[in-house]
Amino acid sequence: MSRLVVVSNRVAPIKAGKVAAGGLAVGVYDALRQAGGIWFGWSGDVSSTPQTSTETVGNITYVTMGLTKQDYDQYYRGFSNATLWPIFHYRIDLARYNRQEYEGYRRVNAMLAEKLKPLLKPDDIIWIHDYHLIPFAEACRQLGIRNRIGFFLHIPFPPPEILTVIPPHNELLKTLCFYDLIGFQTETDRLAFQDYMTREVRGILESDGSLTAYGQNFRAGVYPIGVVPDEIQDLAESYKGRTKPMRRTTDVSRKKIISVDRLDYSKGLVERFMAYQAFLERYPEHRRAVEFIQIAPTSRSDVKTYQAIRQQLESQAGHINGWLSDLDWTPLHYLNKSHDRRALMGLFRQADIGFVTPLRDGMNLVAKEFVASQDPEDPGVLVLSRFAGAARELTSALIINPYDCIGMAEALDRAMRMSLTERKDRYEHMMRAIRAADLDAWRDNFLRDLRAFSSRPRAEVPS
Ligand code: ADQ
Repeated sequence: MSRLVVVSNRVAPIKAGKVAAGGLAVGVYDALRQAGGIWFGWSGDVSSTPQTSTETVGNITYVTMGLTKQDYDQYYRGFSNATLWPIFHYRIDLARYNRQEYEGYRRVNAMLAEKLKPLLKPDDIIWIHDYHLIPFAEACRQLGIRNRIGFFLHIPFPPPEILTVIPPHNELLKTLCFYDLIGFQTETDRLAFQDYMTREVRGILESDGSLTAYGQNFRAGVYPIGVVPDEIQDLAESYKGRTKPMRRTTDVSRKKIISVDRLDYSKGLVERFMAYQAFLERYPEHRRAVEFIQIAPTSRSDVKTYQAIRQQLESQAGHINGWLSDLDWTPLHYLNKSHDRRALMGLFRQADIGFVTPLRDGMNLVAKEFVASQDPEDPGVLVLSRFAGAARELTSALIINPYDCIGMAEALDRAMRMSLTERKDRYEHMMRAIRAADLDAWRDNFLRDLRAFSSRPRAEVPS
């Protein structure tokens, strides 16, 4: 089997031979362990003299490099997170465009491709992850790299009307055509991409399903990312013995609503807090019978829009608790701390309602993790935004529209009252979907399709 080379913005930290984070990191790590290869990306360090570090553990070599302050500002904080992230999440209002930042983004992609080149063998297959690295394949092709290269977009792909707000959208999208395979989370995302390619740049949808645009032929497919349900079950169950800390701060006789997100405007936290407040206003009978635990560690806190949302949430949380708290009841527990995976899965299992309400989300693994953590004999209820990729598969969740405050409050009320039979029916249906599209399926299907390509003939490499 040919080696696998994974390139992602960050390389997951390895502790005692195991990756520390969940989701993407675990999926990628397992693929690398099977095939052997390289995991290549930014180390997270910013300095005036960036260093490259190489560490081999078993059959995986981790190659990470630092960035200069200018690279970080332009590539990461600027174009990736202040232009692409908001626009790909349909938030034109929060996006900015700065030409230097875009140039920095292209420059860092070219620099990374150059550093990767000497490490490659001719039959390696290369798997690039996410919006930070859209132009990576084009940069590779310009260096004469002819390996198979695939790209997976973890976030949504917006409709052309939104995408074209990015001034160099044409140039940016042209770089995507140098991949052999482009993977999306949902059919909606794939169709939006196809729409751009066929309507905006007059590409051709070929009879074999591939696309031809800008003189390149490539494929686009749907590969919904999943979880490892058995591992989550084990983690959630094994946390049982350690429920005390949660019980001391919260009352076990009360029902618990739980939400876990990175603190990001795409996750709909402001709307969620408003819905919880509306729920307590409209259904006073649930007061004192419920507690809402929101875990949301800060992320990208040096990007302005993230500072603003943090302030707003603090004010909303203060308002809800100031209005209703009693000496023996706190309606909202708002925690900015990160939690380890076992604790999170354990908390999911103890909760009665998972409240997952992004305004737009590529997939949202928390929704799948919440379901997979439940006790099959007494499962909790998932309330899920229709705008999470996960809503395509978890159709037995209580599906809500996060822009409908009262609708969300009604869904919480319904979840509070749902019978055990209905909860079990919905849970079993969702578990079937989660097992059918688990993390192994995501990785294996993508890599199978990418391996099916052959290396590019010399003529297809741009000069
Ligand atoms: P994220 O936006 O980070 O990921 P999500 O898929 O929900 O969103 O979470 C990724 C992982 O981080 C999950 O395993 C979750 O448990 C963990 N996590 C989230 N909040 C946490 C917290 N407060 N403390 C500890 N761990 C936490 C991006 C896209 C998503 C897509 C994923 C994977 O934005 O749409 O589902 O990539 O493709």
